[in-house]
Amino acid sequence: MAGGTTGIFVVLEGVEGAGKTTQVELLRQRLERAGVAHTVGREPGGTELGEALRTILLEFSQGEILPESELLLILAARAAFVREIVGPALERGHVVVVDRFELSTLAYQGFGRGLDVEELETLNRFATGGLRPDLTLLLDVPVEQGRARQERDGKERDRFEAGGDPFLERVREGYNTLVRRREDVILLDGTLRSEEVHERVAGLIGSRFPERFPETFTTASG
Ligand code: Z5A
Repeated sequence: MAGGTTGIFVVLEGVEGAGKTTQVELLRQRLERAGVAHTVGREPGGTELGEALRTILLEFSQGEILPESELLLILAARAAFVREIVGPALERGHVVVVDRFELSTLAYQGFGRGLDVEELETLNRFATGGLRPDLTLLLDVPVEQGRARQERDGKERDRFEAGGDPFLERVREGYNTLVRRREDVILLDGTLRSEEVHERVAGLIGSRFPERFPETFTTASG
């Protein structure tokens, strides 16, 4: 259990347009229907400071943000998010569901921007105080498919997406390398229909932590 607390900490990961936000919302609705106490959040963000830093990270256009500066802004947001939101919710016994966490840093700042992954793991530990997700679900979709979904929505490219396809391909490759190294990360096919991905997400969580969920949680449509 994360950090010796009683809650469960679940993270959704993947490249842009993989379906993380959709799955966090479907899961939130299902937890609500099942009467399971829960908290949802996103990174970077989730606190006043985090949301302000998110705006800088996604939209800053008055010059370059160096990879090292980008990393430290993300970690500053994470330090607040863990201490103000995630930690207290886990202590209250909540199921905490978060859109992106430390794996994003390894994939984007490590594999994408070229910072040293081992060093990032050390800095991540500093930012989180050692709190780790109980389970991370990686939604895998080809970069061009994620992009096509966003274009369909009319979503403008942010500062990360402006890095272009070679950057995002390195990120996707990085995720797929990390999933082979980490037993707490499970790969899911994000190209399936949203409802099907959701059933798999709920099934995995329900079977991983059976003591925390009523039987109705894992049965079809919760
Ligand atoms: N970042 C970082 O570099 N390092 C870090 O440590 C952290 C973050 C924590 C935050 O963006 C940025 O911060 C991110 C990395 C960086 N880079 N970027 N860009 P974000 O997470 O807020 O933005 P995003 O990844 O671009 O999110 P997104 O566009 O919202 O993608 P998504 O959440 O994965 O997808 P979605 O919103 O659920 O779905 C997108 C569309 O596809 C929407 O129309 C859905 O209805 C549709 N969709 C969803 N699922 C499906 C399926 N299964 N089939 C068909 N269509 C679907």
